[in-house]
Amino acid sequence: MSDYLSRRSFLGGLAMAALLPLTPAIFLDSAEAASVALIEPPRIRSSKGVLNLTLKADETMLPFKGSKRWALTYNGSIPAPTLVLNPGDTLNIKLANATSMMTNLHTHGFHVSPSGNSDNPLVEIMPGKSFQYTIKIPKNHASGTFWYHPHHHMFVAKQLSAGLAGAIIIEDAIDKQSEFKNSSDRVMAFADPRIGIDSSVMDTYMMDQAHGRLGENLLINGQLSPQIISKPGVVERWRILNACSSRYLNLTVENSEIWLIATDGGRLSEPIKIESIEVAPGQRAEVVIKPRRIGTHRILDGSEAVGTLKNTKQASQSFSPKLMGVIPTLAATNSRTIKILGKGLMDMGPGQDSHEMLYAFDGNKFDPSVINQVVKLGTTEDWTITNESLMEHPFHIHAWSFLVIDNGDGQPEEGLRDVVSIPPSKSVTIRLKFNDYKGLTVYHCHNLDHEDFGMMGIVQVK
Ligand SMILES: [Cu+2]
Repeated sequence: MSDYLSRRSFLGGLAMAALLPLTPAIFLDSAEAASVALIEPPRIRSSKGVLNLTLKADETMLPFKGSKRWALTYNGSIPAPTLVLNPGDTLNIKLANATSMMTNLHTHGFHVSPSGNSDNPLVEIMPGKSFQYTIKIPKNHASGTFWYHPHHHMFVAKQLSAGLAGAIIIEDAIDKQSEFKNSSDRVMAFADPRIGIDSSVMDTYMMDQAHGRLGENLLINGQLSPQIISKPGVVERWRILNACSSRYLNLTVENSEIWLIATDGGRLSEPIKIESIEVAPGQRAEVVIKPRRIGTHRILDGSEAVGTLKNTKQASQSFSPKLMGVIPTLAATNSRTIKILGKGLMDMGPGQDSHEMLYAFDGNKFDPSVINQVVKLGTTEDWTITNESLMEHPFHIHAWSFLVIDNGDGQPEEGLRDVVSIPPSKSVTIRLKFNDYKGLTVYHCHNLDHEDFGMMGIVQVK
């Protein structure tokens, strides 16, 4: 992934090799010496049912590789503070926009009102202005890992990849059982910002609109190749957030068991042992990592090392938490189909006009004055998203999480999701219960350059 890192590790290895017999341990040691400990974003907790917070979105110079890089931050940190709340709490956020662009705020994955000054993606906050959000989290809200990021159409990919993102944790009684109470509960936000010294890192190129922008480095909590040092004798619980604008993650940890315990919309009914952690843009995965032996184990995205996990003592605790995830049993009373149509560069033959390049739902570019889907409050619907383009697209809808009842290969998937990837030439069916809230909200591609270019629609629940 990083030329700098692999070169540095390689040179470190060479220097050591002159003195020591060549064993793999040399490379582990040099990688370890080069690592910095993973820094967790600060956690801000609700008190007596309320969390009051001011978030200032502003330009910031951050330390990076011994120099500085330009970023957008909430309150000066990447990731932004982690907000910790309980079901039934109220989240009051005053968002102060000190950037030079319009912005707003989305509480991604929350089942809350999409209207007024709640999780309303159509709010516009001008540069220099503030907006007061009040988000009432229902008493029966799932616990899990959610996140917040800007959602102003045409600026989302720029602002998110520049750094505007933070995690939200909803906790409940199950988080207090011993397996979890003793674990290392970490937020790990993966992002691939473009690196530069000014706002030109946000520039959008034609290839970005076609494929989605990619940064040079995959960072964890804003850090390049950090090291996680395990607390002796306890398991690692990682709340993984894919905050990349378009990059899909496929994570593994060497020499370790991986147990999936929660997806986007909350806990599974029981832990599932998995071989790798696949996280589409916008998705979350809560996992428990148990190294099989003591040592320094690389964290890999595909074949690229993006960090290390060091453990000095095996986890002694048995791991058999009761998760009791809520998986609703529903029957759909209505169904509809949404087609992903369009042309990216990949789809076009020679000689075609690149300005035709556009992915869109049902061929319609986003128009804030057009309602694309009307749904009756309280109904359960099956939505089949058919991908007739040549590229994979992560489909996301606000305010309601869903079950994947057909992942494109005729198989259901575990857990509740709010993002599901639609492979090319496949149809994926999701089941949504449109309960509790009337109003307008959006569904869109979470490859955010696609969204900014118009791959979004409005759903009205009434
Ligand atoms: Cu897309």
